[in-house]
Amino acid sequence: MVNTVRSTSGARLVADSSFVDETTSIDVSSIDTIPDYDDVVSTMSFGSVKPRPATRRADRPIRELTLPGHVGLASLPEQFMKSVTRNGFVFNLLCVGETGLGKSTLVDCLFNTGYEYRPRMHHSSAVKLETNSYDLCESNVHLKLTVVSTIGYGDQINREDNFRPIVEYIDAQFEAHAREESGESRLRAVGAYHDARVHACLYFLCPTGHGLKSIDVACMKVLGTKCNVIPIIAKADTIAKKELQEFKNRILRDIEANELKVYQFPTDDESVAGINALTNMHQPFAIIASKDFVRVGNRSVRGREYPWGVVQMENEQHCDFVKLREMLVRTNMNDLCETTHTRHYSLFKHERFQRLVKDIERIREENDESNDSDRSFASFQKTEAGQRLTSKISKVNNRLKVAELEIKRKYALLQQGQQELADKLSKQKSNLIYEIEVFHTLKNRLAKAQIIKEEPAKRNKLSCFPSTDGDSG
Ligand SMILES: Nc1nc2c(ncn2[C@@H]2O[C@H](COP(=O)(O)OP(=O)(O)OP(=O)(O)O)[C@@H](O)[C@H]2O)c(=O)[nH]1
Ligand SMILES: [Mg+2]
Repeated sequence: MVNTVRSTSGARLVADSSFVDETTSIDVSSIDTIPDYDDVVSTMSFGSVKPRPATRRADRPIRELTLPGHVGLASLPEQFMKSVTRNGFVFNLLCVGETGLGKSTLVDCLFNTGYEYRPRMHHSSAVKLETNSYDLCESNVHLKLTVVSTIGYGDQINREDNFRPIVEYIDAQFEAHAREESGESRLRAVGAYHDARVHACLYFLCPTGHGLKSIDVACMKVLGTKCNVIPIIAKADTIAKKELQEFKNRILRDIEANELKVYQFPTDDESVAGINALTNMHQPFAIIASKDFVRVGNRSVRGREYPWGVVQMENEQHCDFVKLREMLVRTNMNDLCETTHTRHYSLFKHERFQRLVKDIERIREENDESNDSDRSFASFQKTEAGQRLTSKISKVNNRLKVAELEIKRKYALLQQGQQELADKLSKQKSNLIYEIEVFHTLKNRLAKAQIIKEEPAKRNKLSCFPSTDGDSG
């Protein structure tokens, strides 16, 4: 996670979230209990340096010293601001809602992304997720915004498992972060890591006026334990003003009756407690969104034009869009990121750890079982039947050994016979070579002797003829 300033108890430096190591253990068995920030920090290890346990700090309070002169501590917030501004911020928003409820239009209005989205049809056989990332910059502050939207949510006949791909996505991002923290994955080291944990989930409710549908209850139940769920009533311009309040009350009753966890804007920071408490009372927000601008008087405003008038998105009399933007972006974005880390991610890590412990126990049990079978065979060997079996086995073993020796002996004999045959053949071969050589020598000698014999006869034959040069006369 990008460095953050905690907003609840005054400005506080919070290091990069990678400081949390695998041994972090926080009691999050009930998600009602948000662990106290100091408790969380006291259970974390910072590399090899372990922070003091909370009890020790209570016993020995830290001494407060007034510095006699200027040492430069006052510039720490400035340094921190510079660092976080340079690195930029990350915010990941998940939009869950049925097809065509206005998810893309609302995100476009909230962040002015100007994204060209195409409407989806209702034919999707399964729920999928679409991710879009934007680099936003306002007054030199950079925000890497990732918007994840559901595709085909609520479009199947059987919607029982509609929430599963969403939960799998959230868990996958937690898992990736845990792997990065533990050093299993080293993307951060090469600057390629992006913290994609879901910081807020806008859950789009159909403007039926009848309360929550069963798909909403099933999905919000699971999502509430995984991320900060903010339910919103989509297309609120389709509900009359009087009916809207009644609809909100019904939704709140359903949330309570089904024990759904929805995000409450924090009221423990004095600077925002008032506004957050007031806005909490307006939940679930009734939203009207539009990508079009209409003229109202001499102003151009985002809104929807109808034959009977214009609904303005930024008019608080018309809808809660301004309240949502105020709460989500201007006031509580940092708290959403922190809650994700300290509550939901910690819970994920706790469950991951429990799973690991269970796996280790299972492996140990399996190991014990194999040891048990060894032990029970040893005790069987002591019985009469066991002894009979053992003597039979040893007899068979002896017979096998004798047979093995016999085979080895025969093999050695065979090898010896082969060797003798090879020797004999090689002797015969060399004898034959010798005889051939003798034959050739004799043949040559004979040929030479014949030539010598024929030579005088030839010469005599030649001397019988008269000389051609006249000497003979
Ligand atoms: N009446 C009314 N219509 C809206 C509102 N918000 C969006 N729409 C319209 O609803 C239609 C669908 O809007 P989208 O933003 O594409 O909805 P979506 O949920 O992203 O749709 P998919 O991505 O296809 O699931 C568009 O015609 C919008 O103009 C609203 O608040 N009121
Ligand atoms: Mg869309």
